[in-house]
Amino acid sequence: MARRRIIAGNWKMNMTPSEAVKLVAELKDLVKNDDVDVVYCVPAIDIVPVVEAVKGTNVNVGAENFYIEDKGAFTGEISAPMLVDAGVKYVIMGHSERRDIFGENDILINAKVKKAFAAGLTPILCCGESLALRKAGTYKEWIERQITWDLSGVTADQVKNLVIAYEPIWAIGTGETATADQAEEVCAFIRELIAKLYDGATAEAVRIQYGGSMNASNAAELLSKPNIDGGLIGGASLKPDFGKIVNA
Ligand code: 3PY
Repeated sequence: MARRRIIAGNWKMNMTPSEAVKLVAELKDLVKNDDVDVVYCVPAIDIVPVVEAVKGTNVNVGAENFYIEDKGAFTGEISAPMLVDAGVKYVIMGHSERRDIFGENDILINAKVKKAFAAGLTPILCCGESLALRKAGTYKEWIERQITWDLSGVTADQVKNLVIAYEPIWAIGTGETATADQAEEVCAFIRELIAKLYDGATAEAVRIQYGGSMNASNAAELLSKPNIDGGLIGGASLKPDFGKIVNA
């Protein structure tokens, strides 16, 4: 069965609640497409107004982060049940900004994958190599290690519903994009890895996005590749260009 395309915006730490509601209205008609899952992953403070603003549209809302406990003394954190109750469907984890700036490691990311599934959220699990690893030629080993750790104890049925985002760190916020062939090489490698860790049916079902400076001018070529099922979009998700990517 053909995999359904998924285009998700990662708003990062941008958009006040009132700016967020304005952006949703501006993008409403531009992102209409019944053949694509469209997701806005937004800052925690924007979740409630954005869930309200997308009502009646084809857009789902995602979170950019959460903590693995349900409640308690975890100052500053939000939980999976809170996200679900607010109407969130997806949650990003393993983004290089959280790994590098906030020190999140694969043990925590693995716990987040399991917790998200248990709570009924779909994880968007990010992986990707630094420029040094790309230059050293060891990027596939690195990604294999990340994914193997992050999915430890996760079932095949869960992985069939997982979204994996391949985001080379050297292409994040730099304006550099992996070429479509470079992105396809790694996305195909990830699919083979899922076949090795699970089975062929799971590998066929899992959706793999490319992320890292995907924009309106490079999206069509990236999305034409057989193992790239969508995109996780940074800066371009905050502009009308996002509609062009959804419809690329
Ligand atoms: C980017 O495109 O910069 C991203 O980090 C998307 O997650």
